[in-house]
Amino acid sequence: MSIKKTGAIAGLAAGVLIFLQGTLGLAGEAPATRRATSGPAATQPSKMGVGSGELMGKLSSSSRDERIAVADEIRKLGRAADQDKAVSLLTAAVKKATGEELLALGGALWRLDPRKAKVLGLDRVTVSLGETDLKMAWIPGGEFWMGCSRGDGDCLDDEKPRHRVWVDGFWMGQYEVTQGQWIAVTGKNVAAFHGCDECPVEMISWKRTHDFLKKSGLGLRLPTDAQWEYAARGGVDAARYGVLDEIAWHGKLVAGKRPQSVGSKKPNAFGLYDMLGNVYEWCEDGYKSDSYQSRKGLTRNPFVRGYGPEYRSLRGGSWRDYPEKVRVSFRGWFLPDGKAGFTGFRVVR
Ligand SMILES: [Ca+2]
Repeated sequence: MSIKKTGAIAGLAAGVLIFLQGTLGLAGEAPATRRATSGPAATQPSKMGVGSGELMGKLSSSSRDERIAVADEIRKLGRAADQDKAVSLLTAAVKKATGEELLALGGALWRLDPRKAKVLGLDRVTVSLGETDLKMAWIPGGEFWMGCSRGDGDCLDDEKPRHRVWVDGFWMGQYEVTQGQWIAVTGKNVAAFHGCDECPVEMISWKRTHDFLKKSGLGLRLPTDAQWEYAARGGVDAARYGVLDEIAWHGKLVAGKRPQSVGSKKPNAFGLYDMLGNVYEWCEDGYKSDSYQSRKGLTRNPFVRGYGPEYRSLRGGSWRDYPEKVRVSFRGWFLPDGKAGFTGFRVVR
């Protein structure tokens, strides 16, 4: 799996990125190399007019060059901070696009208006994040049994009782945040097992995740515990969403002596990779061992706030954990400034 962008889509996405920065005043400048080499979308003046009707017409073209020229026009509109028109143009472009182009244009629209992306039926988008891509999947809302899975003999007391929970739909990263993405947003690598752009970033504290989330400028958050577990299960009411060795890097695998490249095990039904194993994933919630005991009937979007130095929640087990911790209902915890070579995260919006 490659996270780096390539070829024509990179040029198109770069043009859209510059447009978005102009429109939204996003935090963080694109690297200089990105601006200098971002292809015809960013460097060639277009001869087209700026009338949106004409641009709409051009979007019906099947020519790649025409579409890139349209992206350039959208960028110009961005300079004028005309967000409604930009959303309208990107919406039209998304309707015409397929394959990788659809993911990239969908990602550009998603940055401006994620609800519009959902209305158009998109369930996957690719979003520029510096020189890397962030791949997000739509997780449709629904009910599930949270806590100790039926027949799971490894459950601890804090996983009980299992209880009924509703979670609203949300967008979630298909992969753990990688070292490459961390560098793209923060400019430095803090991982203990550094030198692997496609490995999950670790040595990440709960507090550190919030530096990344803020600097991304994308309105990203950590999942709640309930969002994380609902997403990890992918509709499966069992301790794991597949055969352990096929879905997770855990402590009994020979290669599990360090974190592994994200996405190299099988995903779950939502298209999410490494929900179990590889690195533990921070959730926004505080950890309280008895937090399930007061929940009666159907609980909607539960969230347990942690205050100050109280423990925060970590989920999914890691490359160093034995299988009894690599279960969807297992609850880990750590101080909010605690970090190790097995603590990472993924994002939601
Ligand atoms: Ca994980």
